[in-house]
Amino acid sequence: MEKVSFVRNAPQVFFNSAGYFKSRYKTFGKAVYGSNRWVLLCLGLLNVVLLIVAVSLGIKCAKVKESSIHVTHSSATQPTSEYLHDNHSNVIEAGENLKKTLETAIKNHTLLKEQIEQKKSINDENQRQVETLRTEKTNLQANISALEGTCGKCLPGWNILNSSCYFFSYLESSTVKKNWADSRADCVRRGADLVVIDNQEEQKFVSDSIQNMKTTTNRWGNGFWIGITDVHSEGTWTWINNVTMLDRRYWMDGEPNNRGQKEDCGVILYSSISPWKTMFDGPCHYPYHWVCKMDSR
Ligand SMILES: [Ca+2]
Ligand SMILES: [Ca+2]
Repeated sequence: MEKVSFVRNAPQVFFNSAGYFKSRYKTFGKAVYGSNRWVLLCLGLLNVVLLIVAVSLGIKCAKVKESSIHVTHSSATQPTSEYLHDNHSNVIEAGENLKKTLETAIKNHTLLKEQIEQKKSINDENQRQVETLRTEKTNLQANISALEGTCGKCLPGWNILNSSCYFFSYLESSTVKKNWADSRADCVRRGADLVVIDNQEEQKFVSDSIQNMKTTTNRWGNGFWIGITDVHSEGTWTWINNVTMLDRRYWMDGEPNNRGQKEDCGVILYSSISPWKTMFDGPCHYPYHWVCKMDSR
């Protein structure tokens, strides 16, 4: 049997090998009863102390656990919060940078657009000036050609074709019209005579020249007297140079028709259809413009 003493020189408690309590009361009888009371009292106090210590330790552990949880929670959430805060700041900064970049791009775009508009305006103005200069050049070239062609060859106001000069009375006065005889007399006073058309080139030249010399919407009223008549022999059309026209090459379709038995003088007008068929016969007393012709100098 192993002996364990809890109090020195005090009544002792023994345990046998089976673990059963065996007090010295049974061993020594009544002589040791008072000593056991002190032992039990001490054990009770010891239990109270242990209980107090246990309660204190429990409270302490609870506080430590709570603190640990708090620390754990803080240590777990703080980095995440800081990370989110940093990320948020980075996003805002990136947004600001993008906004500045966009504003710069918009300013550059606006500036570029203004520069393009200015260049386009300058280009348009240059183009207009080029067109104006081109028109002036064309007019000057036409004037030069006219001066070179008529200079010293035709009287002022007369047009030239090959070696002949032509006077269109409309260019002198768009309102003055005369009958065939007076028209011829005017040509003679100018040192010329009513035009005699000798070939197709001349026919086209005279017909095309009067294209814009119009005084009425009635095409028959815009004719010009020419130097051909059948007044001496009805149906025999003879130029004033005594050359008889044997074919009908320059007459309009259906002309000459001597309508009312009174049409004995030749008239020419402009035709957009054909420059080769522009002549008709009309009453010699009708007022028309006229075309004179003379040789160039
Ligand atoms: Ca006739
Ligand atoms: Ca006729």
